Amino acid sequence: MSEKSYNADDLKILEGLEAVRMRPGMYIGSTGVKGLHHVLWEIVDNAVDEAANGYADEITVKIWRDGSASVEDNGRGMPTDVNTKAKMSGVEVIFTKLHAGGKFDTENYAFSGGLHGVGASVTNALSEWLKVEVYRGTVYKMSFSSRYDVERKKWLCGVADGPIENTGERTGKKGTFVRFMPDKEVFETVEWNYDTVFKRLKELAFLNKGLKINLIDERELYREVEADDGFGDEPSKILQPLPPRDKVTFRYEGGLIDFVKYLNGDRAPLYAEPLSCSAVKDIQLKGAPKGKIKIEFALCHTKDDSESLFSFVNNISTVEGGYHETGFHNGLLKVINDYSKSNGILRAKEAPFIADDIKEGLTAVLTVKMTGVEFEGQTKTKLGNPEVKLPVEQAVVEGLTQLISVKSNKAVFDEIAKKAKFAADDRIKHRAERDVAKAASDNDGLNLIGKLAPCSGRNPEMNELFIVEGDSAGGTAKQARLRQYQSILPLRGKPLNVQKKTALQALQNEEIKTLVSAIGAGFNRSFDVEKSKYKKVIILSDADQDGMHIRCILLTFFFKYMRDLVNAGCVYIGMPPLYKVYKKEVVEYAYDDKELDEKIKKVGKGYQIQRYKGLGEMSADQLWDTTMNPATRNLIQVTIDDVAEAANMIEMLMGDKVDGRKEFLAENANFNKVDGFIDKVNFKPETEGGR
Ligand code: 0R9
Repeated sequence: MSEKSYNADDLKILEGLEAVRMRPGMYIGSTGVKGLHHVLWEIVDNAVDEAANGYADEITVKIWRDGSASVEDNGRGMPTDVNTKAKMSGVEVIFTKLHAGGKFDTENYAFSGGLHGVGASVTNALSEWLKVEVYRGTVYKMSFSSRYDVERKKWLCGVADGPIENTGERTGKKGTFVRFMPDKEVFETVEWNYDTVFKRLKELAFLNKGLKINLIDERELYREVEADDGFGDEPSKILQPLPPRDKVTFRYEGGLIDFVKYLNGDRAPLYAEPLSCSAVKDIQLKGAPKGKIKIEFALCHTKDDSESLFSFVNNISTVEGGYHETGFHNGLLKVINDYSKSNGILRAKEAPFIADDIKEGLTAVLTVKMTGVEFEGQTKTKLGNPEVKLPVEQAVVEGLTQLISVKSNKAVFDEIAKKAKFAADDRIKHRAERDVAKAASDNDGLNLIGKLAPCSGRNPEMNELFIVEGDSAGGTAKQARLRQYQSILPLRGKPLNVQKKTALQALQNEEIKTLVSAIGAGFNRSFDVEKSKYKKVIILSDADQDGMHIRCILLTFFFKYMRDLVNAGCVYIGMPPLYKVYKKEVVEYAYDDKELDEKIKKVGKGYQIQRYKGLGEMSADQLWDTTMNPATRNLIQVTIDDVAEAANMIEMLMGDKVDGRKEFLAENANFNKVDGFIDKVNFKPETEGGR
C-alpha cells in the first residue's frame, strides 16, 4: 500500500497518531528518560499479554548498537490477514490505531496489562521507524516510519511503508518481533538505561510465573581512562572499549513466592516457605457490565518489624496503594484474628488484633488483574476502584482459610499469630506507657509538690534542672541556686535501675515518675525533646561509689527512655570538687588528685586541706562557687558517639548478667576507671563557663 492509497478513515488514524507527536506528554507522561522507557514497556506488555494468556513462554528484549530496541515473543504471531471490519491487518491495527479497543478488545485478552494501555501505536508514533516481523510458517514483514512531509507541511507519523508482506521465507519459529528507533526529535534522551530495563524485566518475570525473559544489550561499553602520550604533559582521557554485557535470563518457576523470597533478602524468615494463593472473582464496576478480577498473592513474615507490601494492578506497580491493599489487609486481619481466637493465642476477653499488628515483619506481593482500572494519586499509582476491596478480601480469607486446613501449615499460622500477639502486646504496653507518661507530664503540679523546687523563669532555653543526690545536699542546693533559672530535684536514696525493668515498671516508680514530670516532655516512644522544660539537665551526685552508681542509673534511664535529650546535648554531669585547699582568705578547689598538687603549690606554705566526702558537707556558698555557678563550675556534657557500644556497656554494667559486670569491675576496680566507662559514652567538658 503506497501512501496515496490511504482512504479517509486511514487519514483520520494518521491524524490520531499526529496528536501523539504533538503532545507526547499526554500519552507517555514525559519526554524524558521515563517517557522513553514507557514506549518500550508498551511493546513488552503486549508480548507479556500473549504469554499471560498462555500462548507464549519466552520474550527477548534487545538493545541494539544503533540505539534501537526490539522485543520478540514466541506466541501465535499477530494476525496478518486483513480484518474485514477494520479493513486492515491486525498488525496495522495495533500500530496505527490509537487506543486500539479497550486494550485489544478480544475475548482472549481478558486481563491485559499495558502501562496505561495507550498501546503500541504510541510507540510507533514516537519512533523514527518501526519494523514488525511475524513468524507463522513464513516470515511476514511490515514497517512504519515518521517523517516531515514538505509538500503538505506536516508530520506523517507512523505511516506504513507498504502493506504487510509475506516474504515466503520459511521459518520454524512462531511469534512476533518488533524493533523500533525512538525519535531523537521527540525525546530529550534516547539512551536506554540498562538498570531500568533490567529491573522491570526481572519484576515482570516474577509476576509471570515460568515466563522466560531474556535481556541482551549489544551496545558498546567504554571506560574512560587516562592515556599517557609520552610527552610528559597533562594526561589526556581516552575511551577504552569494554566487552559487551552478557545476556541475562529471568525465569521464576515460583512466581510471587520467588518474588517474596527475593524481597526478604538476608532478613530471617519466620517460616521457611511463603504462603501463596490465587483466585478469580466476579466484580461489578460502576456503569460497567459484570467482569472478572484475578487476584494473586504471596506472603512471608520475617523476624524484622517493618512491613513491605508490593502491589500491582495489571502488572503495574501501585506504589501509592489503594483498595486492593485495603482488601488484602482486611482479609489477612480477619483470618489471623479468627485463627488466634480459636487456637487460644488470643483469649476470649482480649481485644482482637488491629491491622498494624499483622503487618509487623510482613513481606507480601499482591497482584490483581482486571479491566476498567482507575488510577489515582500523586503519581497515578494508586488503585481507585472501591469495588476491588471486597473480592480481594474474600480471596484472602478463602485462600488462607484453605491453607490453614492443611495440617503442615499449622506451625506457620502459629508463628504468624504469635508474632501478631507480640506486636499487639507491645502496642498496648506502649499505649499504657504513653498514658502514664502523659499523666505524669500533665499533673506536674501534683506529684512534684514537696519534691521539686522549680525555677521561676519560664524560658526552657535558659533553665537548668539539677538532680541532686540526697535530701540534705538538695536543701543546700536550694539555698545556693539562682532561683530564676535553676530547679532542684533532690533524690531520696537510689533511683530504680531501669535496665532491669520494663518501661511500665519504671513508670510505677515514684522517683522516675517525678523525673518524667519535672522534665515534662513525655517518656520512651512518646518522648519529645522539643517539649523539655530544661536546656540542661545536670546530675549532681557525690564523688564516691554510691554517687557513681546513682549517676550510672540516671544515665541508663536517660539513655533508654529519653535518648533524644542526650542526643540533643542536654544531659550533663556536675563535678563537685574533691578538695578545698585554703589559707586564710585564699581558697582553691581541686577536682582530682593531680589538681590537688597544683593547688597546694599555688596556695603555698601553711595551706590546709579539706576533703569533701559528699555534697552535703559543703555550704551553700561553696556549692554555688564550685558546682552551680555557670561562670565557675565544671560541667561534663554527655554525648553518645556509638549507640551500640554505649548500649552494650550499659547492659553490662547495669543489666542482669552479673558475671560481665563483676569481670569489668574487677579489671577496673578503682572508681576513676569505672568512670572510664562513662568516657565511652563520651563526656565533654561544658563549652561555655567552666573553670
Ligand atoms: C513483540 C511484542 N508482541 C506483540 O506486540 C504481540 C501482539 C500479539 C497479538 C497476538 C499474538 N501475539 C502477539 N504479540 C494475537 C492476538 C490475537 C489473535 N492472534 C494473535 C487475539 O487477540 O485474538 N495481538 C495482540 C492484539 C492483536 N494481536 C490484534 F488482534 F489486535 F491484532
